[in-house]
Amino acid sequence: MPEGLAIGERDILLVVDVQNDFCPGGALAVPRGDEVVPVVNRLARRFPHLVLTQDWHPPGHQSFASRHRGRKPFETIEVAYGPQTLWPDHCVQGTRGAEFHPRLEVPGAELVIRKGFRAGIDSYSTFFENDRATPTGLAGYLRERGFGRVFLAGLATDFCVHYSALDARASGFEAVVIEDACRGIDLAGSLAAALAAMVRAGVARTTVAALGG
Ligand code: VGL
Ligand code: ZN
Repeated sequence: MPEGLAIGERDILLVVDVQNDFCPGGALAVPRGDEVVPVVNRLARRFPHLVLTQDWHPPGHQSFASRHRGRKPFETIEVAYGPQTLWPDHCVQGTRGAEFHPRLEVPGAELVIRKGFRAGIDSYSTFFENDRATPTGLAGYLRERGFGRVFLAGLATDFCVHYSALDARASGFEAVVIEDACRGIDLAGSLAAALAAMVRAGVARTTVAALGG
């Protein structure tokens, strides 16, 4: 393993949105999204500290196409804070779709950050909502606990993983995406664009094998 990637006490694994609705059979299924489950379970045993994120929308959330007359999922509209992709209703608070995948085994997770719970703002990033101004509190939590580097795994590579990695950098943390522990949605080239944007932002890329997992 490259020396710089040795996992230590300043590192945290951020497990992004490994929820039923993002897995095959779910409302916003990421192709092969469930494949990350055993990978994350293995990785989780290698990290001393872990945080989970959970997409957690109220019914009728602004990001749902069903809220907008004449609109279909995966179209983009303009809202107060800029462009917003519209999604099928997904990860509604308290529903089975919003629960973590039943085979996800991360008993050592120390925090669950819920996001997207404000009816009028979506939140891809685990640090800031899509208005780029409303913080989730994660940066403060990580800083207070002395973490310096955020490793990312989960769903989806090109949305919540991508924006969380960029905001980790913007918030002063190192960020490392574990590429084979993520799966993407890939809308109109969004996966390649996300990987390029992460590299430009100084996000490092690694694999499970390189971490000895
Ligand atoms: C996500 C779209 C909508 C994600 C969440 O977890 O990547 N994508 N809500
Ligand atoms: Zn969502």
